[in-house]
This record gives sequence, C-alpha cells and structure tokens, in this order.
Amino acid sequence: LATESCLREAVAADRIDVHFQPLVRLTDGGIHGFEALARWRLEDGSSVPPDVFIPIAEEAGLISDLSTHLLRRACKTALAWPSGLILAFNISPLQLVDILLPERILAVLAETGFPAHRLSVEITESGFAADLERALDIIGRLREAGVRIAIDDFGTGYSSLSQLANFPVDKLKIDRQFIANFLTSDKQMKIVRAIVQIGLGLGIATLAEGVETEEEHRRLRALGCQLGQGYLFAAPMPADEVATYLAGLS
Ligand code: G
Ligand code: G
Ligand code: G
Ligand code: MN
Ligand code: NA
Repeated sequence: LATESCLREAVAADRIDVHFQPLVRLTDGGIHGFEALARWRLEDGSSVPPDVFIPIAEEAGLISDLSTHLLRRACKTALAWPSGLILAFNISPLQLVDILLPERILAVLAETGFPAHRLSVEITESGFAADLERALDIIGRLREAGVRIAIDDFGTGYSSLSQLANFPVDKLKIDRQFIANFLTSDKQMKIVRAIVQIGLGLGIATLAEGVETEEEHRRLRALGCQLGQGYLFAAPMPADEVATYLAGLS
C-alpha cells in the first residue's frame, strides 16, 4: 500500500530507483540523451509508478528532498555516459514555487561534477499556474547557470504560449496523447503540426512523446520534429542497461 510512511521508509531504504528512456534524433536515429524516470521498487518485486508516489511525496512535503536524491542519483549515472548526452529530469509543478530550487539543483551539479549545459529540466505548464512570476524567476536563474529548460506534456495544460515569448525555452515535449492518434485524426495531426511550427518559428526544438511505430517516426520527421521518445526506440530501462543499449546501436 502506497502511503506516506511507506514512502519515507522506501526513501530511507534506497528503494526509489531511477530508470532512463532514450531521447532520439528523428533525422539520424542518434541519441540526444535520456530522461530520468523514478521507480519505487517494492519488496515483492512489483513497483509503484511515479504517477502514484510523486503526489504522495508532494502532499507529505517530501518532494524537494526526494527530487534532490533522484537528481544526485541520475547525475552520477549520467557521468558515465558519452559526454555529449543530455540528462532530462522532471520537476514537479510544486517545486516551481520553491525559490531555493535553483540553489538545490546547482548544488547537486557542483557536488557530482555534472555539467549544467547537459541537464534539461522538464516542467509542465501547470508549474506556471500557482505563481507565474516566481516560476519565471526560478527558470531564469537555472538558465543563467546554463541549465536547459523543456516544457513537458506541451499542449495539455495552462496555456504557456505567452510565456514562451517571455523566456527562452529549449525544448517543447509534445504530449503523448497527440501522438497516439495523429496518423488517424486530422485534428490531432493539425495540432502536432502547429506545435512543431511554433518550435521551428521560435527556434525551440520539439520532441514527440510516445512514438510507438515507424510510420509515426517517419511522419514526425517529415513535419520537422527533431526529437522523439517512445517504445519504438526503447522503454525506460535500468541504469545498468544503458551502456549495453548504446553499444547495440552502433
Ligand atoms: O544536441 P543534439 O545534436 O542531440 O540535438 C538534436 C536536435 O535537437 C538538434 O536539432 C538540436 O538543435 C535540437 N535540440 C534538442 N534539444 C535542444 C535544446 O535543449 N536546445 C537547443 N537549442 N536545441 C536542442
Ligand atoms: O515513467 P512513467 O511514464 O510512469 O512516469 C509517469 C509520470 O511521472 C511522468 O509524467 C513523469 O514526468 C513523472 N515522473 C517520473 N519521474 C519523476 C521525478 O523524478 N520527479 C517528478 N516530479 N516526476 C516524475
Ligand atoms: O514525464 P512524462 O510524462 O513525459 O513521462 C513519460 C512517460 O511516458 C513515462 O512514464 C514512460 O514510461 C511513458 N512512455 C514512454 N514511452 C511511451 C510510449 O511509447 N507509449 C506509452 N504509452 N507510454 C510511454
Ligand atoms: Mn517528462
Ligand atoms: Na510528458
């Protein structure tokens, strides 16, 4: 049962893992980087998905410490990767009201030696809803330090179109729901095309989430979408499988 006390125990016992899913360049199939995705391992071998335990961590006031712990883990892992690869890391919307967030992230980078320009912080549009000015301040300070910013689940939340003009974002991640049926739905196709065009117009890379078929890959590439992520390329994998995965590509 996923409860607050179980989660505290799991963190203390180091049972929250980080898995990694490749972000792929659609033009040549090369690897841009990996997204860190948290996993809670239960003693019986099953696991609790982040959709379930991240909200518990948020309510329990544990999200900041948990996130720092996960980022430290992910940075240490990513240091072993080829030096061009990006580490994408999810930040909860609640963390965008924490004025100390940039310091916490930069402290982990300093401690691990992972370069700021190889870290891409993923935030959802709902992160702007609580306190826009503070969120922009936090994002601005991360960017000044060289950290990249990606808008996750783009198109599903609080409209961030006006915000896109306010500060430089590096990447828009097109939500999986648009990719799931853009080949059969004319409306979804128009939405995907429009998001890619916004990216091309503003000089922001677009990444399609949930790419599952070669046909989706081909059409996204034709639209001008630069990056993709999904089961077609690879599902999230444990840290120790990344090297084997990379070796198998060449
Ligand atoms: O860095 P790499 O060669 O893997 O990038 C692949 C493609 O994605 C390029 O077109 C690059 O411009 C684009 N891209 C991906 N992420 C970012 C980012 O965070 N910032 C910028 N400027 N471009 C990015
Ligand atoms: O890996 P999976 O598809 O089950 O992830 C579900 C959701 O959990 C995704 O929306 C992802 O952004 C979120 N998530 C995964 N890892 C983390 C994390 O370390 N921190 C936060 N805040 N969210 C995460
Ligand atoms: O942070 P974000 O919400 O983008 O998290 C991505 C989530 O999507 C992860 O939990 C991952 O397990 C899931 N995912 C990744 N690739 C695919 C895919 O191709 N199809 C589906 N249905 N889910 C995916
Ligand atoms: Mn994400
Ligand atoms: Na997403």
